[in-house]
Amino acid sequence: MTGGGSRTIREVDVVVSAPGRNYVTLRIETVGGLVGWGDATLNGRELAVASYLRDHLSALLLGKDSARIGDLWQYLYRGPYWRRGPVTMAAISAVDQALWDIQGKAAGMPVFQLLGGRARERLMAYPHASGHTVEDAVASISTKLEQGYAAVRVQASVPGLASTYGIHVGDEAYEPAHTDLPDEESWSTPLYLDFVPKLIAAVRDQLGYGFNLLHDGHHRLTPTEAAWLGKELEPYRMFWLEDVTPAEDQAAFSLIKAHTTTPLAVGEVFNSIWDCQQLITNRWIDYIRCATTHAGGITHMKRILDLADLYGVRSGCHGPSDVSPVGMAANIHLGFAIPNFGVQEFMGYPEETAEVFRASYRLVEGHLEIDEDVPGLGVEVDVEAAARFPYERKYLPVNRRLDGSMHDW
Ligand code: GCO
Ligand code: MG
Repeated sequence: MTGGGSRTIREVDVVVSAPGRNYVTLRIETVGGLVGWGDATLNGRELAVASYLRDHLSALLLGKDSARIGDLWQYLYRGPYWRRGPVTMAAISAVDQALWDIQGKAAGMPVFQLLGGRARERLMAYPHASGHTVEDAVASISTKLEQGYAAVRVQASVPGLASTYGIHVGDEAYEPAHTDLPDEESWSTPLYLDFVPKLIAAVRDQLGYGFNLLHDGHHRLTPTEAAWLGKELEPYRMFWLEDVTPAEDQAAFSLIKAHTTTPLAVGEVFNSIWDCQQLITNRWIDYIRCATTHAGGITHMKRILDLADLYGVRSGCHGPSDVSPVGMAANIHLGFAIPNFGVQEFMGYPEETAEVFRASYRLVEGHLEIDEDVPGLGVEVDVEAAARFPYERKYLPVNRRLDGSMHDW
C-alpha cells in the first residue's frame, strides 16, 4: 500500500552503537518530517538484524504509508515466506515500534493513549539483586527494598561452581555479553538444586514475606527437576520462578504445572504468539515474558497479552539492559494500557546509554512512571552521540557441565 501524503515513509536508517553495550536502533522518517524510533537489539547477534533491516526491509518500507501499522506488520511477516525466528522478528518489532512512535507523534499523544489509555498510575518494576554468597545476596535485596522496589529478583553464586548466571562483577551490574568470544560458564544440576532452596529460605527468613521475590532458572532444568524445585520453593511464596526449562517444548510445562503451585514465568526468548499459544491456553504458566523488541513489537505483543488475559496470565516483559530504552518504553506504554499487567523487569543501563537515548519514562522508588504530554514512545535518540560509541563484538556465554558437555546457557 503506497502512501503519498505527509505520512509516507521517506527515509529508513539503522543506527548501530555501543554506549555501554551494543544497541541496534531503527530510525524511520516521514515526508512530513516525523521521526519514529524502534529497538532491534538481539544480544550477541546484533549485526544480523542490522543487515536484515538495511539490506532487506528498508527498500520495502520506502514510499509506504506509515499510518498503516497493522497492514505493514502483515506485509513484513507474511511477505518473505520465511516466517518468525529471532532475527526476522526483531527487525519487524523495530519497524512496528517506530511506526507506533510516529503514530503517537502524528496524533500528539503518548502511545499508551492510543492503546486505550492509562489503566494504572505506575508500573511495579523489579531489579536484579545478586551476590557471591547468600549473605551478599540478602544485602543486595535489602538495598533494592530501601530504594522502594516492591519486587526483586535474586541470584547467588552456586557453591562449587566456577561461575553462575546472573551475578554482578564488582560494582557493575551483571552484563552477560561481555567478551569478544563466548565465555565458558560451568554447570551442575545437583549443586544448583541443592543450593537454591537454601538461598530462598535464607532470604525469606531474614527479610520476610512483605515483598515479591523472583528467581531466574535460565532454562537449565528438565521438567521433572523443575517440578521438584517448584515444590521445594512453595513455602517461600515466590512471585515467580522463571525459565525453569528450555521452553521450545511447551508441553513440558504441563508436567511442571501439575506438580507445583509456585508461579511460573517464561518467554524472554519467544518471538511470536505461536511460541506461547499452548502455554497460555492450557494455563501452564502464570506470567508471559515476551518483550516488544523480540516478539513483533507493540502490535503483536498486544495480541499475545490479550490472549493471555483470557487465561489469567499476566505480563512480565523482559527488560534487561539489552532491550534498549526504546524497547523498554514500548513495554512500558503497553504495561500502562493493558488490564493484565504483572510486573516490568528493569535491570537499568550503563551510564553512557543515557548519552544516546533520552528517555522520558522515569523510575521513581522502584516503579515506572510516564508523562501524559510526551507524544509517541517518548525516547529520542542522539545520532551524533551514538557515533561516538562504535559497535564492539560481544557474545553471550556458553555453558558446560562438569564433564565438559554442552548445557543450555
Ligand atoms: C533476564 C534474562 C537476561 C538474559 C539476557 C540475554 O531475565 O533478564 O535472563 O539476563 O540472559 O537478556 O541477552
Ligand atoms: Mg531471564
